[in-house]
Amino acid sequence: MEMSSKITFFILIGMMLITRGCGCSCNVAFSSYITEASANSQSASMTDGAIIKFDRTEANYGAGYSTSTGKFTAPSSGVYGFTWTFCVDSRTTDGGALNYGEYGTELMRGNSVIGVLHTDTETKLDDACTTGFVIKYVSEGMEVYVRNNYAHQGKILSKENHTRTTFSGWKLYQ
Ligand SMILES: [Ca+2]
Repeated sequence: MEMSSKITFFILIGMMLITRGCGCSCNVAFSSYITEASANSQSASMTDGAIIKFDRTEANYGAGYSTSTGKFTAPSSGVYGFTWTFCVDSRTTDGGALNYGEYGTELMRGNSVIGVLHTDTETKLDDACTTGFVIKYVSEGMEVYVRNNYAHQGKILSKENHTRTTFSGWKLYQ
């Protein structure tokens, strides 16, 4: 093979690798939380299976997270870390002495449950928070999000200057 042909060959190989995404770290990281107004409205209209929408971001590097859908979409395949902290308000009941804030939440990758939390308070003026953390491989284009599952009573607790209910994630490596 002539030198010029070799150079052309290696340039083509290089372009193929770049096109396939090799060498692209595609770093991405986000931190989101629920505003008080959204916490109140989502609490009032919550149904089983509803996707929790964390409507404000503290960071959204790589724009992988959407505040309108509540979903993170992986821009590239790799190993990711996700954490969510869910808090319930102990000042509002859904009727009955023990029906203060109670929410079950699941961390989803596509249609698969990859994490579960149960957050519950039974006592007035005693707020409760739970935190989940999951490391999981996520393929390019897959969605990761938090949804309500079997239980919900009272209100989600999330206030700008008090306690935030949050959802965060970031890519660890390819
Ligand atoms: Ca309760």
